[in-house]
Formats: sequence, C-alpha cells, structure tokens
Amino acid sequence: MTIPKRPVLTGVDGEAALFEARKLIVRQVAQPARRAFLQRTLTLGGLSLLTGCSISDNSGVEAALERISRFNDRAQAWLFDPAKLAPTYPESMITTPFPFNAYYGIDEVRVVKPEGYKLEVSGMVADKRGVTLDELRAMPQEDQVTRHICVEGWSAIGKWGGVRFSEFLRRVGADTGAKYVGFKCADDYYTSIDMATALHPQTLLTLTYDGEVLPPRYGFPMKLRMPTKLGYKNPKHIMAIFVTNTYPGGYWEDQGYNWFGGS
Ligand SMILES: Nc1nc2c(c(=O)[nH]1)N[C@H]1C(S)=C(S)[C@@H](COP(=O)(O)O)O[C@H]1N2
Ligand SMILES: [Mo]
Repeated sequence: MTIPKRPVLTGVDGEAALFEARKLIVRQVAQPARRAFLQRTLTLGGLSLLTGCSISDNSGVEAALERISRFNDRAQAWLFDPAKLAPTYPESMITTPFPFNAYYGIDEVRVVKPEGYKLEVSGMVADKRGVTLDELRAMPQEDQVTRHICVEGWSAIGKWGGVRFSEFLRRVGADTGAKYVGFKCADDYYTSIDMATALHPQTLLTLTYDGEVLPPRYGFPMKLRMPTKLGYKNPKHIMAIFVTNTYPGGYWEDQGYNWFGGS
C-alpha cells in the first residue's frame, strides 16, 4: 500500500495564499488567544489540510475558509441546547456605569423619536401590520440580569426588561420553521440569528435598561438581548424585523466575524 502524497504547493502562490489565510483567521476567530495561536502555527501544509485544496490560488482558499466558517456555524447551531440557560446574576452585581459600544463613538448615538415609531415586521409572518411601542409595552414583560460579552475584550452585567421574543414571534404569527430572523437598525447596523436562539426563553425584545426606558445609547426604542450570544449579535435601535430562509448576514458578520456568535 502506498501512502497518498500530499498536494504539491507552489512557492510564490502558496506564500500569498498563506498571507491571505492568516488575514482571514484574524477576522474569523474572535478569541485573541486562539487567533494568535492559529496565526503563529498555520503552515502551508496545515492550510492545505484545513481547506482540502492544493494552495494555488487565493480565491480558492478564501472560498474554502468561507465554507469552513459556514460549517462552524452549523456545528455551533447543532451544539446549541435550546433548554440550557445562560447564568443570571443578583442586581448587586450590575456593572455601573454599563459600557456603551457601537461601530461609532458615543457622540454619534442615534436618537430615534418615539412619536410615530412603528416596528416593521415582514417576511414569513402572518401579521405584517407592524407593531407600535404601546402594543409592545402592553405585552407581558420580564426582567433579566445577565452578562453581556463583547469580542473587543470586555464584559459587563446589566438588567434589561421586555417581551420574550418567542412570545413576540407567536403574536405576529411567525413561521418558526424558518431558518433566520433578521434585524435592521436605525444606524447602518444589521444582524440575524438562528430560529433556535430566537425562541430561547432568555431571548428578550427589551424596552428598558435597569428599570428605565431604554436610553438612546443602549438602543432606544429596543434592543434584542440574548445572553446566549456575543454582544455584536444583540441589535440596538431595531427598526425592522424579518423572518426568512435566506441567509441575511450582519454588519460585523459580513466582515468576517463568526455568524453564530455564541457566548
Ligand atoms: N444598532 C447597533 N446595534 C449594536 C451595535 C451597533 O453598532 N449598532 N454594536 C453591537 C456591539 S459590538 C455591542 S458590544 C453592543 C453594545 O451594547 P451597549 O452599548 O448596550 O453596551 O451593541 C451591539 N449592537
Ligand atoms: Mo461588541
């Protein structure tokens, strides 16, 4: 029996492919330690093993890494336990002041006017009339004290209150057999989540922070709060929600952050 030979890697293209792959790893892998490790240890042999292709062109490598990332999303979705709860904390542990974060500075926070605001609801839902803030406030509310984890290397405990997202989806007659729920925000931000996370009991469409109407910096009029997901998956200033089977991506996700984004 002969051992099959590894594909031959051509020098110049290989180096370029490796350079591209290392750059992609920086964007794909959130945790700094893992990222640093992968960047240091990724060799041409490792890259061809990882991507399963002979390293001759960069777009091939890029496409292969993209496939790995999508595979990784599916694996994370498969590992996600819809009944497992994220930790909750006593109110005495709330971080004060709670940090603000966005892709812009605090002086550019979007101020959405409550007058005339109506949440747009579209896609695979029975009721596309949209939902007003008063209607949302009239739905059953609950509070939760959980830890928000940002990939930029900070985490903080906060208290959010609002409507269980599963209840919201039920009320608008969402097809919960659909794959994704997408969000469009008042800034240029957008993101999307898997249906299992949308239906998770701790996923809340929040209208308050620490018992007060959500202030602009924390996402007025509403933030989708998911303690099972990293910070960038939690959209603030939500203007539109849609249910779909077409992969919607996200602001950071389209720049290489992991789409599943579990915490
Ligand atoms: N609309 C909108 N939502 C957003 C963001 C943003 O820039 N715009 N940033 C995300 C990121 S990366 C984080 S960490 C949290 C920060 O929320 P906070 O300001 O309440 O701490 O909001 C998320 N949701
Ligand atoms: Mo973040």
